[in-house]
Amino acid sequence: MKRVAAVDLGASSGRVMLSEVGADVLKLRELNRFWNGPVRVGGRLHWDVLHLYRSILEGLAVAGPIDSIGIDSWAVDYGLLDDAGRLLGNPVHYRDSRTDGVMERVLSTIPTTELYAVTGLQQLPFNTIYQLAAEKLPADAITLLMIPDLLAYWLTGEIGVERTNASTTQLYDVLARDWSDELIGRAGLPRPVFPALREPGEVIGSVLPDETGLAAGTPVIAVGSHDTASAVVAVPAVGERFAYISSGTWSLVGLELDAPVLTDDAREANFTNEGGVDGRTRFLRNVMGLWILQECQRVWGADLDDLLRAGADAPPFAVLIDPDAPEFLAPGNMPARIDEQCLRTGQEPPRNRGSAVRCILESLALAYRRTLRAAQTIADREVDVLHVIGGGSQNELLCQLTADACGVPVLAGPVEASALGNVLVQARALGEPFPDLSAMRALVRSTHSPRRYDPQGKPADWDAAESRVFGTR
Ligand code: ADP
Ligand code: LRH
Repeated sequence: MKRVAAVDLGASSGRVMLSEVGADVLKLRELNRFWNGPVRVGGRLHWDVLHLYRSILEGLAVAGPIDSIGIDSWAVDYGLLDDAGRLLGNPVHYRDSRTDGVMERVLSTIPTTELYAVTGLQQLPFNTIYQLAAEKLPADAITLLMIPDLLAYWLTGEIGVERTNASTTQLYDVLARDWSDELIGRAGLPRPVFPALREPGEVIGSVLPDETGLAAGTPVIAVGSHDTASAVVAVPAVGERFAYISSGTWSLVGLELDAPVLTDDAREANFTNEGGVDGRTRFLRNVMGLWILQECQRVWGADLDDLLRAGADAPPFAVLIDPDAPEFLAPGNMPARIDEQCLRTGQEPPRNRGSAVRCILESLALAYRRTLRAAQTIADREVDVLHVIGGGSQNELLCQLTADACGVPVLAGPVEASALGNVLVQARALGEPFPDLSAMRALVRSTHSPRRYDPQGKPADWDAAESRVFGTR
């Protein structure tokens, strides 16, 4: 058995977890949990990366003796280092408006068909390629590190970029499984800025005791450093006829495949082929997710449990929105934006908070249904079950609505899927007996039994709701 620490940074909170893990043991204990989110400074949205780093050190400091550390975080964002290894500026948050209009500008020089053929990535305005095109690269920038790689660099002094997170940059060749020299060149970026890639399971280096105040020699191991890649490792699925929703700030809805799907249909439906652990493909779409609810909660200053109770009591199918509409991406007055979309689409805005919450959750369930159906058709893979993992798997109303809308049983949990996936990849690298993903998933199943929601209600209600929001199929 091993004792390992998993650092898992989501867009709304970060945590340091301690795990005891072995052939039939997978225990998780929280050492530190801390706020994460956008901080506006000088008209720009940033991450508070030093707060994150300090909170990680605080968590690791109380871990006791551990065999290793692994780090995962949200994707696409990065820090730049100069030739002395100093961070140039505070990393910018992917929801910052500096990328407004940039995707369109880049696509006028690199056609979307060519970009998709190489990267297989969903077009999102904040993909790393567009963030880098939004500003001139500082002349003294010599190294780009994704967020988990930056934190690992501060812990160990070692430079490199982990592959699952590199796969979200839109500068990565999904078939060659390496940086795309061609796209990096066409984007006008210097190739040497992009460090060599690491595989999940590789030892990055040892903790620097003088820099960190932590015990010397503890290895830092690369995991699926994209949080969604780690979460998918911990889906407690049997076989391959399953879909998943990694449900947190975002809802990542899709399938696990052996190879990318780069067809016209996949591109037109805006599906992504992100890199998974053990060379798998995460074929999925970003649905706007609980971000919309989080922002309403912030604006209202309301308690989540109260809001979800009010949402459960509100009348069904009163108001529906398209949660993926671009106006919901940036932080701001989300209740007002919901009202505006309703008025624009000829609906009366939600009458009260309960009705607004119901609107958000039913609209998310509808978006899941559309995405799940498209994924199955495009990838030619039918599923029998939908696993919902992450913080959103605790939302009973949303889980039930998801089962109803999608017409398949939902298995909810684990809540801390990303941390568990992070732990399992470290444990395997340390020699614990998990030969493949199915062995890891069997352990998650036996230690974190999911909660089942069977579809209820009338499928015709969801058909009608779908044509209200998206027109007839
Ligand atoms: P991220 O990794 O993006 O930061 P998490 O996986 O931590 O996100 O999930 C955060 C979301 O989980 C919140 O937006 C919230 O809606 C949901 N959530 C957290 N706790 C609960 C709970 N007790 N009941 C219902 N939903 C919850
Ligand atoms: C979820 C996530 C998602 C990315 C987004 C930027 O935390 O990593 O997979 O698309 O953040």
